[in-house]
Amino acid sequence: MDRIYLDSNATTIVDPRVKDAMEPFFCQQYGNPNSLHSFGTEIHPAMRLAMDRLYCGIGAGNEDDIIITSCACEGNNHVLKGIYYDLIRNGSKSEILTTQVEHPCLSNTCAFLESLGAKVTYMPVNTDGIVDPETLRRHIHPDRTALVSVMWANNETGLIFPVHELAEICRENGVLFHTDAVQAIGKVTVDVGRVPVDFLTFSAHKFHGPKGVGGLFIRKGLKLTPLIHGGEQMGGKRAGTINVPYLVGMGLAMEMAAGNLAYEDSSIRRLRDRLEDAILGIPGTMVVGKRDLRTPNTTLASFRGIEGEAMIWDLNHNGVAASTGSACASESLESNPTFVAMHISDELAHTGIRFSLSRFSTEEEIDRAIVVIRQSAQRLRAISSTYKTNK
Ligand code: C6P
Repeated sequence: MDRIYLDSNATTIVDPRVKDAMEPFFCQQYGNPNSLHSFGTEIHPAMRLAMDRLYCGIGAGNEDDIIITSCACEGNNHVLKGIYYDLIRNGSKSEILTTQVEHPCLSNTCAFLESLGAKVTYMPVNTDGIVDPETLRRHIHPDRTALVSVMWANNETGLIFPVHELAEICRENGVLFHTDAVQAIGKVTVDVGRVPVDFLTFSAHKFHGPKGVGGLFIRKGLKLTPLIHGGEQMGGKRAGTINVPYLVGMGLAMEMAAGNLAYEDSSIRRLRDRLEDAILGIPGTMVVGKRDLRTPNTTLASFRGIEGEAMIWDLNHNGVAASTGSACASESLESNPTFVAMHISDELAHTGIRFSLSRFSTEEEIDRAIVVIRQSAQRLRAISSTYKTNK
């Protein structure tokens, strides 16, 4: 029986059409784009097409920049360290404002910058698990805030942040705004032509492109000190030979992700809701976050009395792949910061399982997964001392 993959917020299957588009750029069109010879006549047109697809996919204008990175961690590091170097280190501003629920690549970089002397304020989330625009208004100080960084959608809960309003507040105050849109691309509309963000990060492997390539949008007229110095690739903004096949794949994956939003919002949402309703039909379960505030593919569920790790193991053993939360945090035994910020009790925090679908998920898979989840909950509760005593 085929395995059922419900961990698409960690990474997605590469769309076979993306793989095919990348193929010629490994062994046939393999010249270096900066020193082309006869083994690369199709490279520049393919790179231009890929870049056009990225610009179009996020609504960027001709004069905006999209820097090709190795991943979203790099994009987020680039923005934070660039802002530190350009605005904080020289004393023009002193503070970065972010949230208590960002991905570790954002929060750990902030912690590093704090060790260099930057002030970082981690804004709390409200009872819905998102940052209220009013909270930003209370925290923002144009004279000292160098950057506000708030994710577009959370990787663990799927909760969508009011990025449009937050970006407007930053604009009004003359403060730069960055958003980590890794979990938003391909799930909700991301349009920098409409939403006044200054910097935006994305990563191809979250929308059926390859791992190891991503992008950083920089609004026209803005400059950031590079994270990687070296040659003049990307106009000197990010040195290193461009990974041509991966760029080509990411471009096509972005075009397909942007063109697939209606399907995501109807069919994937319907499948996710079917899965979620079935989970909520099991006694002693709950789901984190209101449905209409979440990306259409994500459910973070809790099964009372069952350790998340035990359930992941059992599900995996029975052919269903899910996770206890962020793949990057899953090996840490400390309380998950997202759950702590949302005031989710320790007991619930240890029983959380993240199910995340993609456009490759099918109804047949969801129905099979529901059977496996029900059986797993029954099996594990039969041997759970906490479930028996708290019933
Ligand atoms: N989240 C998850 O299981 P990279 O791997 O660098 O391209 O992406 C990092 C990243 C940054 N921001 C957000 C919001 C993310 O979700 C991720 C990756 C995975 O949730 C792996 S930890």
